Amino acid sequence: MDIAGKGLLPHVDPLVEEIKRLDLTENVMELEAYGFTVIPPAKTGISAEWIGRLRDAIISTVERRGNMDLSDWETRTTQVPLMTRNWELLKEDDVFVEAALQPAGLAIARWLCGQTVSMAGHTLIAKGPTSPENMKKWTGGLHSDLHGVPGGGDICHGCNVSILATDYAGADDGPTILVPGSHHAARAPLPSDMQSQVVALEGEAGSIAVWNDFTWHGSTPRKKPGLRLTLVQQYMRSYMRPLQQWREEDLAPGQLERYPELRKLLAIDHPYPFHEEIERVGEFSWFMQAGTNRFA
Ligand SMILES: O=C(O)CCC(=O)C(=O)O
Ligand SMILES: [Fe+2]
Repeated sequence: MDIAGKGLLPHVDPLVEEIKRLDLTENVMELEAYGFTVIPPAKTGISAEWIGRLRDAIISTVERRGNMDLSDWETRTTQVPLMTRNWELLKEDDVFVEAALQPAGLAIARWLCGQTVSMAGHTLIAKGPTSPENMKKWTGGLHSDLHGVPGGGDICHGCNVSILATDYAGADDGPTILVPGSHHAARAPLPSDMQSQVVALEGEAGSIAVWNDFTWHGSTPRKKPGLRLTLVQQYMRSYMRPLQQWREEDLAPGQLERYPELRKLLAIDHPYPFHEEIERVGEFSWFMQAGTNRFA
């Protein structure tokens, strides 16, 4: 029976039809069951030529912004110096715009976050071999990507749509690791969750990995030479935006000194939204705490 064809639910019918048309039904099922899925190139339709353009754009962006030479990216034996200016890539190359609009990724983002989904941000990963000295910076502990959203319910508020620009063939690639089913907890992980059973993400270049932002994940050290390259894209429900961004300039002179609680209440130090020059990564933890419990 073609239920979508009856056209009675205009919010969901077009999504059902698009998911079927793109052969993404199995991926939708995995997202529901496990909280993540990998859409292979045969389904994304991403060609070797296009993924080559994405790789070139990622590498040249890092080279230009980080003032470094990555011509040895396939064989490099040392880590890439960590940059904070990894965000706001659209202006660097049209391939980043094409990635944001990639039909399979967008169809899944719309399925998870509704037709009014917006792109909340994107960044790149260029990860080289991980030495003991840079282990802490380059291997992410388990976290959820939905910072500050108190748990509960089964609404997907946001999702990560990552385009793999190099192969994730095994643990030595330094891949993302995820905890299957953890999205059902619908909260950020607590210290007691850090020993959860994880699986390493697998997929060839041109695949799109998608996870519910509640899915707990991290990454492992890279043991192979060369760089692992990824374009990370965050999509969110439209309500995940402040009505107004308060700044100190929106207050009268002296108000902040007289009412110091305003700084917290108006979220003046909130890390979001940030510009590409983000320098305050270390200040995120208070905000991420808000995602562990609705009273936090
Ligand atoms: O794959 C990784 O290195 C982890 C990436 C991550 O945490 C993310 O994209 O949200
Ligand atoms: Fe993450």
